[in-house]
Amino acid sequence: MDNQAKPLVGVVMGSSSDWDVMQHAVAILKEFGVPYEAQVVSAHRMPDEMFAYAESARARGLRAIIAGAGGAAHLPGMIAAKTIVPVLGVPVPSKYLRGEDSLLSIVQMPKGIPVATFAIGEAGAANAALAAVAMIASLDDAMADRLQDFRNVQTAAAKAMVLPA
Ligand code: RP5
Repeated sequence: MDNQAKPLVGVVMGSSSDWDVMQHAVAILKEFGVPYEAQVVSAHRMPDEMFAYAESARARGLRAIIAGAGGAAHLPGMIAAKTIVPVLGVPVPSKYLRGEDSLLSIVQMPKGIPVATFAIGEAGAANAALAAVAMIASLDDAMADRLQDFRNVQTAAAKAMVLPA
């Protein structure tokens, strides 16, 4: 799945079962009009394709890769090992350990190969996409304006919050 323009952000996940969480990253990219591609790339079930994806990412113009996985979540780290494109890791909640396994698998990278790691689940997926938007915004004033507007709307909503009497 992808939108029409040449993608700037790649969204990959270990399984279609990760989509419930990862769709929140795609929703943010769509909201900001960021060209993206999204697909399943499994570290364990299709390692050759994972390497090919990572190795071609920079030449294809990707500025960031959002990688989500659950359990033994090796996808973000292994993609980071094969490309200098920034990798934003999203821990997907797992059935038995509720994603704490995913979080630790993604965050504990060895020195030298960074993966920017986000919160477990939906908030992490959305924030990874917002971080990708911020990267693009650093070189794109129109995107920066959109990001500032997004923040302003959040601020206004928080200021308008009223608690029950
Ligand atoms: C990981 O294993 C995937 O990222 C997914 O979170 C988890 C379970 O995958 P399925 O068995 O649901 O395909 O590689």
